[in-house]
Amino acid sequence: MDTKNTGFNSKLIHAGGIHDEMGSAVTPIYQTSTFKFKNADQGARRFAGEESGYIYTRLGNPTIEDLENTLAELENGYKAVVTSSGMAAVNTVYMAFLASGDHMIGHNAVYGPSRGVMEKIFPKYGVESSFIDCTNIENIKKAIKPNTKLLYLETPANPTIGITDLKAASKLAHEHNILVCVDNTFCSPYLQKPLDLGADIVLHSMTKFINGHADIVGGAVIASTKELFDPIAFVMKNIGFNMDPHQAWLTRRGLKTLSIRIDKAQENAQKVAEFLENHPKVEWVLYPGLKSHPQYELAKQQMNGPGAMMSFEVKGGLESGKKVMDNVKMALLAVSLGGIETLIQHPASMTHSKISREGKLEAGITDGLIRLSVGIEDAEDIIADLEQALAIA
Ligand code: LCS
Repeated sequence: MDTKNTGFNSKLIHAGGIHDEMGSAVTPIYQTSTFKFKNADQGARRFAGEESGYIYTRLGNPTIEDLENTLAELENGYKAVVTSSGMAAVNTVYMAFLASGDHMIGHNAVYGPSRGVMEKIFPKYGVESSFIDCTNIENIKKAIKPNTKLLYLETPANPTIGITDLKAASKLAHEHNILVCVDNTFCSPYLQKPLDLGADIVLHSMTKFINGHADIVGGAVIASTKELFDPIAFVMKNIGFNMDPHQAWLTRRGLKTLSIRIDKAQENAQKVAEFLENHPKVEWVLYPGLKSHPQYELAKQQMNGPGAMMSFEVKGGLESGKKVMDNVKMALLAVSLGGIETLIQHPASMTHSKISREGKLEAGITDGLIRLSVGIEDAEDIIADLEQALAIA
């Protein structure tokens, strides 16, 4: 059915279209690398773009397209490509829009490797970058150079939960002809729609909330216009950042329950954040659903909910924090986030360990910061688990 005018939940279930002549309720896994042509002319027409239809899975596949169409609709975008990982999505955007002599501005507390590839690989190709605190729009203004082509934001940011004003940042960037890309991984389109707020491109690590079951690695890039989509699709197809059909099928399945998973995780997260904020051994908690979050009001305006990600510090710093991480029994001490299980990790020595010490401190990734991705278990059990671990710390 056409889901263009349906609500978000109906899109989650029915968008994308079912590519099957047998009447199956879901799009099957077209686990094939290539597609037969009826004759040589048809093959030539498909390559020339004169006839729609499939050619080769890196260039397009029904199972993959089902997921791409769904994501484009959920983010209110023009079209989407899905990729083998979130990092493939990040690199697709960098490669599509940055060339030798260009400059990009990124938020200083993005996911470690999103900054790492820009600082370690892209200088080889003549691209320069400034990673700054984009939660203050004045900083972005100051960092703009005549050759700035891309503003790369992540909000809430990993792992500092800093929130950037997407409307204000997009307006400023567009006044200088700068493209705005937002990593929407922490929210998913259920909680935030960056394109509606003025951004040009949205990307995701679908490894997280979109798939939601900690069983695949994947990414996506959604563009607001054809003009922006074409170079994105070109990079994905020709660099070979494509997703596998089985991976796409699992992701499409996980996506169906996005809203009910996030509703539950978020309800739990609010309770966990309040528990931590009131705990005598906890120094501070950063969660957009707490009034103590410095951008609490902004979060309420641009997000449909505070999400399930938070960071906190145990009194006594890293040594006490390690005791909590080593003694949780239900939460998994593991990187990644946005799955149905509660995960705890230490960004300074794990996800963000490759960023220089000065870079980490400037971005607020202190040694004591612990990141928590709250799952959909019972809130009472998550809290009891943290409580007994904090008792040991
Ligand atoms: N963007 C964000 C915000 C992320 O958190 C991650 C991965 C990526 C992009 C890259 O996606 P991937 O290639 O892993 O699918 N974040 C991770 C994290 O915080 N812990 O482990 C991975």
